Amino acid sequence: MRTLAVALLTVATVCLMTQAIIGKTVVSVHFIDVGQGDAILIDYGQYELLIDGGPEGSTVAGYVERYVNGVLDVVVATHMDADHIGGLDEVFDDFVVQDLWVNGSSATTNVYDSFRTAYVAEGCVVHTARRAETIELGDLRLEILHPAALSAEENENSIVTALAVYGWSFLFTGDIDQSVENDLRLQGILPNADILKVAHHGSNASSASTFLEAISPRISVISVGATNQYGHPVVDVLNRIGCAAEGSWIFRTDVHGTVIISVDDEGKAYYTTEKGVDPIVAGCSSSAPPVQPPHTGFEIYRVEAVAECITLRNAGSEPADLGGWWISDGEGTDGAEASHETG
Ligand SMILES: [Ca+2]
Ligand SMILES: [Ca+2]
Ligand SMILES: [Zn+2]
Repeated sequence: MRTLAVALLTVATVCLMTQAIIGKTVVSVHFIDVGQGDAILIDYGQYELLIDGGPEGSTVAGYVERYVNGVLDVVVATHMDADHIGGLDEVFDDFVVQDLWVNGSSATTNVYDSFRTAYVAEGCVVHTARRAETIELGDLRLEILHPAALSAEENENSIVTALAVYGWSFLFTGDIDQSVENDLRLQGILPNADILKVAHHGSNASSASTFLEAISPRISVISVGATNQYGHPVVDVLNRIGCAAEGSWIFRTDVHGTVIISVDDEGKAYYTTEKGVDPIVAGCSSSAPPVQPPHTGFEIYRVEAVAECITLRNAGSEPADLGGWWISDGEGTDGAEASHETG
């Protein structure tokens, strides 16, 4: 039976005595806060795969740099919209990229031209993703569920991938809409994903109840910009998640910042959020949005993996009692008590 261990990082300065979370982690999936857009890094030791690069000017390349060992093994550009490929030319500038997967579509935009120029100059191996193919990352495999063929609507051409690792499964959906969701469901190829990257930043045109019920996610992650012009994520989508999977967790990059979900070699999963905010508990209600916890005011200030130190600071104006909080590497044996230090 799988457990969801929770690494609570809401403490002041804590140094673990033995192994840090990172020491036992097998795979970390980073939902990078890029504002309105998508960028997801899968870090598997020396292997890395980046799904989308956020909009132009997002600092994805700088973020990813901390995790890339040697070459950046795989880049997946889900579709050719600017909020997904805008930051990728910088990635091609900064890293040696080995393999690129595209959907085979094009766009008449400057952003697309820059992207194409950058990957052609990079000289990486370019693959066109189609259903039933697999993307290899070391000995991990991402199954391509979509597209089977291209359509006229670019969002519907988003590459959809599924990853299973140590008993946990992830579903990455790009910006697919409900017509694609229905197709995946009716094809019978939807995984019972534990972690769902909610399609299209929480747009109402995506995340049909039937799709969410078929998956019944334990964690839904919405990559979305604060005060975006589209009203994403719409309250109805949050409610549909809550009704399909009541009590499940929702992370939003506008609320939580970058969200990291890690799986260790014992099949335990952990989450870390940049802003130290608790997950939102999804509720089923026709009138009220899901309960959202108050911001604790704490944020991760510095992570030193080698020294096994995590420094957090209280960005809020109120002092906070940290009694009862603890931090662990997941074993529960060498966790350190929080020191009472605020300010
Ligand atoms: Ca790495
Ligand atoms: Ca690598
Ligand atoms: Zn998008």
